[in-house]
Amino acid sequence: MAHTKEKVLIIGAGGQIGVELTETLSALYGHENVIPSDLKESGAFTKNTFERLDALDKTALFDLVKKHGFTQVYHLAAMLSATGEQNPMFAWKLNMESLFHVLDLAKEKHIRQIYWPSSIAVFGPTTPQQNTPQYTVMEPSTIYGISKQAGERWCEWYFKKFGVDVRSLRYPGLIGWKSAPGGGTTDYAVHIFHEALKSNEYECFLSENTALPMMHMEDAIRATIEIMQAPADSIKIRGSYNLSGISFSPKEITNEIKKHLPDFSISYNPDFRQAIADSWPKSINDENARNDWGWKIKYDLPKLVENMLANLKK
Ligand code: NAD
Ligand code: AKB
Repeated sequence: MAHTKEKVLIIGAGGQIGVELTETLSALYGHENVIPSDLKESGAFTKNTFERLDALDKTALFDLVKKHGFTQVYHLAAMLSATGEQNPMFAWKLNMESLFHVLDLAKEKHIRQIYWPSSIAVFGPTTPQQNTPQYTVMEPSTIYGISKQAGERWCEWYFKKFGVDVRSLRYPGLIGWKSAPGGGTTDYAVHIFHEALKSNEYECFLSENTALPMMHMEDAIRATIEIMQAPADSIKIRGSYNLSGISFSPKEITNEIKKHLPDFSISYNPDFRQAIADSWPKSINDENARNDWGWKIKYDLPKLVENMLANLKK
């Protein structure tokens, strides 16, 4: 059931997901009821009241929540897989401490509901890579993945101990045309569209047959809102749900782009992100999300490529 009286705080709203999530939540609850926040104003929010907030500043966060009387917090601020490996101690600090602050807000009943995203990065090289199940071996090899896996356990613990209504999805690599990605291993699948339209060529930092789970941003935002609006008793997993979109390699997405831009060419120059990609699943089994709260994907690869090129051309 949609709550018409939601008052929403988005932390890390200036990033790849936050810009689109702010837009969709504003359409749902009204611009006056959705407050994007981030370290600094990006100019992306013309109709919402923006609040400058460092997610590591617990006092500032609690003051902001009291000021606006938020019911929901979408906590998106994090350091992603590639940048996290460059600055591991700070990635751990940011990803974990900011989550504790938000979980404590709900524990102390200042807010009713939390959304916090996890990632396919919770899996590692010892995980079965095809059709990776919800429950399996999880030995992540990046600090980002370790922080997401620990975060999942903390979310579940706060739910069990204190009844905190926290919901989470293990997003695959997200691909959208409205915002830029912020330091992940799957970022190539956004860059490739921009470069294809700009110069008809792209140098990829992953090798040609590196298949990874991916998803159109529109599907990811819809999944986020669907899980937040689902009845509480349908949410059986309080760590994080597997979420499957599509799976493709750089070579496969290139072939699809070539159907629209026949002269497009790609070259491969794998860097440190190759090892991260190699440690992640190639495809994901999301039957728990489908069974528990009715998740269904909309974009396949041809539709995603057509949509990205059409919108970026505009
Ligand atoms: P992003 O890097 O694009 O955006 C993160 C935002 O957080 C940035 O705008 C940044 O300025 C902000 N931020 C950083 N430190 C902050 C702080 N101390 N206080 C407040 N804001 C701060 O990331 P994204 O791609 O939008 O990802 C959002 C969330 O979704 C992250 O938790 C990420 O792990 C998760 N996720 C993303 C993807 C993806 O493909 N984009 C996939 C899986 C999971
Ligand atoms: C990344 O590549 O780090 C993110 C993710 C899959 O979590 N896009």
